[in-house]
Amino acid sequence: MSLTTPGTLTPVLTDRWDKDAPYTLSSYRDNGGYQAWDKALSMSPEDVVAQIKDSGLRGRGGAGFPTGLKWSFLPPPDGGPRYLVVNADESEPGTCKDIPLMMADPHVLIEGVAITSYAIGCTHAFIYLRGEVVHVYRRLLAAVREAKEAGLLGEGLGPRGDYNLEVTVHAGAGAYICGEETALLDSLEGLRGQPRLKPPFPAVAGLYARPTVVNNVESIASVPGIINHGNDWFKAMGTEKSAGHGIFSVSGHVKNPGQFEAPFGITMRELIEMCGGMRDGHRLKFWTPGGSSTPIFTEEHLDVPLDYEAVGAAGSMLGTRALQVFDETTSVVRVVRGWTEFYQHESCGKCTPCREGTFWMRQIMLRLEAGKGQPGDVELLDEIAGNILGRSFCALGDASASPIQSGIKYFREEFEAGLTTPARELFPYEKTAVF
Ligand code: L3W
Ligand code: SF4
Repeated sequence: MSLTTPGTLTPVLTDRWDKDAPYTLSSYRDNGGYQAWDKALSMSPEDVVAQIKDSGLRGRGGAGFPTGLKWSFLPPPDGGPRYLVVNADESEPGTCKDIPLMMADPHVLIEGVAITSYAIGCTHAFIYLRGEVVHVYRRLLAAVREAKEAGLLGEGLGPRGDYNLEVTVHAGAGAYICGEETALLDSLEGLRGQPRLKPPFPAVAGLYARPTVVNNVESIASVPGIINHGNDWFKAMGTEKSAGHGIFSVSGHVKNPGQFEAPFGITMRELIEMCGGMRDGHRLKFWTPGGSSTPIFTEEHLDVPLDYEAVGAAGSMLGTRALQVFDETTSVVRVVRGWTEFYQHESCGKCTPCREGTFWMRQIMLRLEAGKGQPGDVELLDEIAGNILGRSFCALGDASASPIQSGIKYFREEFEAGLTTPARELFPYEKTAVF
């Protein structure tokens, strides 16, 4: 099968996952690991930045911002420190790509960290991880130690022995908001994790107010492949503006959920086929293209190419490629209520529309789910969501409004039914359960 045709898998980052102990340095090296690091050290830092910029790699954390462009925003060196911070705080509902990647293949991330740090002139890089995933924390610590003992990190690196790199793995305390890059930086500095006003962007004033690149795990892990195989190889996958391969996490009412690495531009119809189809006897009702933070899609969107542009044009966002699939047994009201509770719980409370709005949306959603909605509730819910959207301090506020507004758009009758009928009567739990 071709590596580049949409509809086929492109095992690049997932290629080593089924090898024997793929997380060890010896296995990684046996499969070509750390060759890109050697190659990068023979290039000038500027050339590495230029190559990643030209490759078309876009941030894999949700926003799709061009990675090389972000690196090039750092001001010229002034003798002070500059940092790389890897955002490994994966917590977007439905997203399950960075954690399996770090468990199976931590060295590809560490190699990417080394190359990126060298490119941007950083000598101390941080990997900020969700505190709950202790197994991933231990795996990363072990991999960093192995790389250091092998002389791949530490002091006296490069052909001239004049490059030093320390890598710190930091476990956060487990808050969704700490996936927002500036809240993450505050948390890393030991403060309460709350978003900072932007600008200045982290590229100008980030960790300890120094120039900082914040990139997602999958973005950084994609760097060694690009350095090894070149930009033509990378651009041959995906679409013109969304180049390369990406890990799509498919969950929910499909036969075989999991991670599928494919070129950008693959469709949901093709991914569901790769999952073996919907569970027997059921049909698709709705799905999320990029986690619960992105407006939901329905059957009519099955053939939308999963790239940033096409998903945006169809009214949603590709986000983290967290494809959650729900069949006709599912109550939209129940699912949206669950997401709304999540956002209300995770709201950091800094700004009023999100802090108060998520509370009131949750109250109304609970009423509707219980079949105790009041006349005008659906309109009120839509209005509160509309007032949060675009008026919040960070993307979490917008995210909380997305499932509500899109849920009402596509399934208004189910929300209206919540004025008289409990969701459990219309959609009994036992029929919804996957397991
Ligand atoms: C320098 C400029 N840098 C932008 C940088 C900026 C950041 C990146 C993207 O949200 C999305 C969100 C969630 N000079 C710059 C500049 N930058 N202009 O580019 O920035 P932005 O503001 O577009 O996005 P963001 O705040 O990073 C991320 C969506 O992802 N999402 C959530 C994901 C959740 C996780 C998680 O749980 N860990 O990843 C899912 O869809 O809604 O839209 O680096 O500094 N002029
Ligand atoms: Fe905090 Fe929500 Fe405001 Fe973001 S939108 S700063 S999470 S209160």
